[in-house]
Amino acid sequence: MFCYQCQETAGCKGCTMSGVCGKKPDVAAMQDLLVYVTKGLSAVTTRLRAEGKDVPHEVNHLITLNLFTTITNANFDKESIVARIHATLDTKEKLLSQVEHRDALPQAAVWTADESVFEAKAAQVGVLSTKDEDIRSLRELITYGLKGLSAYSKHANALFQEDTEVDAFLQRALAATLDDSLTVDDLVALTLETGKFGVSGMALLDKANTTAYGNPEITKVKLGVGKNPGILVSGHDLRDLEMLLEQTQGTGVDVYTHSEMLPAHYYPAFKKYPNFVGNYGNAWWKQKEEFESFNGPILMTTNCIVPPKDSYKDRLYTTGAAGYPGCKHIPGEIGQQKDFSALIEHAKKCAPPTELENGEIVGGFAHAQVLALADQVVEAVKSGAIKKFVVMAGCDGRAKSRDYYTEFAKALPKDTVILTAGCAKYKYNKLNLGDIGGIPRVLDAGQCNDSYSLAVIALKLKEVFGLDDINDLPIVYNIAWYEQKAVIVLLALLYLGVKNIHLGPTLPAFLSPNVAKVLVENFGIAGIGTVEDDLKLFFPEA
Ligand code: FSO
Ligand code: SF4
Repeated sequence: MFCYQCQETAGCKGCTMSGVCGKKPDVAAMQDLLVYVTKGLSAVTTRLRAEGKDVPHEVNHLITLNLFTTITNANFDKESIVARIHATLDTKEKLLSQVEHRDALPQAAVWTADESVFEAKAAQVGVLSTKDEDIRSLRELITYGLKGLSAYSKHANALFQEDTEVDAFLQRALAATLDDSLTVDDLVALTLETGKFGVSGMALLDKANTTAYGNPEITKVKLGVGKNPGILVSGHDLRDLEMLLEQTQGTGVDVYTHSEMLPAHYYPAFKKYPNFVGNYGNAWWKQKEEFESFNGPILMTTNCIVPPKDSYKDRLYTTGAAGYPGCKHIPGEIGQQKDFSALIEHAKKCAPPTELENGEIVGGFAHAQVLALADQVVEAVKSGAIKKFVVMAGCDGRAKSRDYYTEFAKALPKDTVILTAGCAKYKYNKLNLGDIGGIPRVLDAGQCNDSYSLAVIALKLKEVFGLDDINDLPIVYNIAWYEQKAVIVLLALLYLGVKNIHLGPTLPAFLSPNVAKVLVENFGIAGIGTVEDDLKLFFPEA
């Protein structure tokens, strides 16, 4: 196996024996093959569009769910990945019969075989099958961005929002990673275009979430537990959460969020459920201890699954793109009602959660809420009460080096405000960093995709302050990344013209020295140093 798609990749180079995430070589191989056949299908759909034919929504959904399935920590279940390869090949066969100019198609588009050769084929089509390291780097950078974009598209689709332009681009770009005639310059341009559609994809999801559930608003989220048994929901899919909340009404079972589901509490629509108690625990990587002490069933709606301990494996359920061998999967396609009764019955037999902590945290600072406070914020900037905003969005992870972010947040000058989104917040959201004239010093916009909100806020401030360049705002960027959704967020920020983003705790292993150089020279991308040095860098005036 060879995988280097996430920040925790072995030795900052690549996982070759087994994944640091727990992915085994046989699963890695089937994921490689799933990506390959999905690229092949995308070449077919792109050709069909070029010939003026329509591509059904179901095919778009198949492609996005395939890519989502291969995101770090989403799906460890070989059987379900193999089933997706079969479904993709079947769909491709049907569509191929409609293509007029088959000779224009790459090999991946016409390849088909039975399962006995899957393994052998997988060994030929992985990351290392592209020999030139710069081309490989750009192909993977684009593919990882598209994986992130797929996840966001899937959540929007689940709320009946479609953007066929995003799907068409996603498939065109995916197919382009098979095209040997494209140069480094072509692929750099395609990388930026990926960022452009990243903005569209996040805007679509923002529209989907806020249309269905209202605009996030300032909310205090409880950290303690109640006396009822509970179900813990993790991941990002708000539609799954909604169905679960509906089905748990009157059952005596409470619902708690974990990790990336925390921001669900900020939406007005979810406040009406009396059994939606609060948030339990911290970021995804703490789940081994926290799932154990939760005592009740856990629903993983997306990544990030840590291979479960036997002590709670029977309480772990997956749905959507998520999967783990031996854990029950709750079926249901986009638009279908899911049946969570198994979890509810399971919960009734479990003890209530063991309390980990008490108190509350405040969040809900997505664009509409921050813009509603715009006068107050602008006044604080003009008066000098707020000197700088520090975007510390992104991801949390296991690496000890991520303690940097806690120390950095603690050491920030008191006249700075942290803008955050994604699970990176767990490094500092319980530090009680105080407020500036009533504005909390940590403003949490929501999930990783709500980084879109941070961009909307920045663009609005640029307008209010009458600036020509987003980089003239008193905003600096110190972003933590982990998996492929963070890649699309990064590409989206680059497309919006944001410069000098610091990315840590390490730069992606999939950036070749030359591709890294392009990002450094054109966008001022940099890594992180020590807290002390970085503070001097970000606040030279202090
Ligand atoms: Fe991932 Fe990062 Fe969203 Fe986290 S991009 S790791 S679980 O911030 O949040 O899915
Ligand atoms: Fe390694 Fe990350 Fe790939 Fe898992 S997802 S195999 S940890 S690079």
